[in-house]
Amino acid sequence: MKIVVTSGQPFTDIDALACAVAYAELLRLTKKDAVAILPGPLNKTITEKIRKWKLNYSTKPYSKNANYILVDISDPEYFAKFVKPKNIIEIFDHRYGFEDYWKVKLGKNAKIEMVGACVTLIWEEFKKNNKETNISEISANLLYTAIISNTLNFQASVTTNRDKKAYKEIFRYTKLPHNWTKTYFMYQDKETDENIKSAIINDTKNIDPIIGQLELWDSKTIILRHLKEIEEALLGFGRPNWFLTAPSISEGKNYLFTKNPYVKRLLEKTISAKFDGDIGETKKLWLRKEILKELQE
Ligand SMILES: [Mn+2]
Repeated sequence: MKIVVTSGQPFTDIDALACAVAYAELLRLTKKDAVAILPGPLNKTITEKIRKWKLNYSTKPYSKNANYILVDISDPEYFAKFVKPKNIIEIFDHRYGFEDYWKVKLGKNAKIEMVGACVTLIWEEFKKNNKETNISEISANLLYTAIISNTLNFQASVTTNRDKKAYKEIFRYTKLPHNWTKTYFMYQDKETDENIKSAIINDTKNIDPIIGQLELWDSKTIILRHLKEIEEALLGFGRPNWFLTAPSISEGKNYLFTKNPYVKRLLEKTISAKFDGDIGETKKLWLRKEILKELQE
């Protein structure tokens, strides 16, 4: 039976894209009949430049009987809609929550491990199968970029030595412009700069306090340019307690923005932020989920 490698329905990021395209390629290298199918829209981590590469996947659901492999996802609620759960044969993810569920169903084919990028697991599969020298240039480029993206250039706390090792090993199979890391993130800054409101709305956690997030190469420049729009976007969620957290990847720290005195004090207390007016700074780079954990404790 054909093998369909797929991910989530709502959207596709660079990690899901890279996992699906490269893993389908590995299966074909081992003489299996496999395709990558990704139905969701591509998000901002897949820049215009990457969209122009010859990406070997389709968006159209495969209607005949197939076996399914899920990548970069393990919560069945968000699976691509065409997936028939009883035909799932393997799963790769790097999130907590569904490890036991899949272990019971798939045994050793449930490959859920806490690495920074799911592509690290896919690269390890290339090595297990002795196919690393056969990887295509595009797949190598995708895996490499997904590691940089998911680990925020190795500064996110989720980064492991396995991610660093994979990144080093993949490099020789890539063909990317000099300064790729910087160009890749700066392109996302440019797109965010042009469409700040939707960037925030698509990355806000609607809890108390409301937390908007913008992961950028140089976040200070961009947030200072758009304070009014950021405020409008976050007030749009309907409550006064809000803040924006914006990791600045090139500097290894976050900028924060809120007008709410209570939220400022809360951030000073929990993550030792220093506020000057409405703009705060942290000493290190914080992911939103790490800030959230401190707030909840
Ligand atoms: Mn991922």
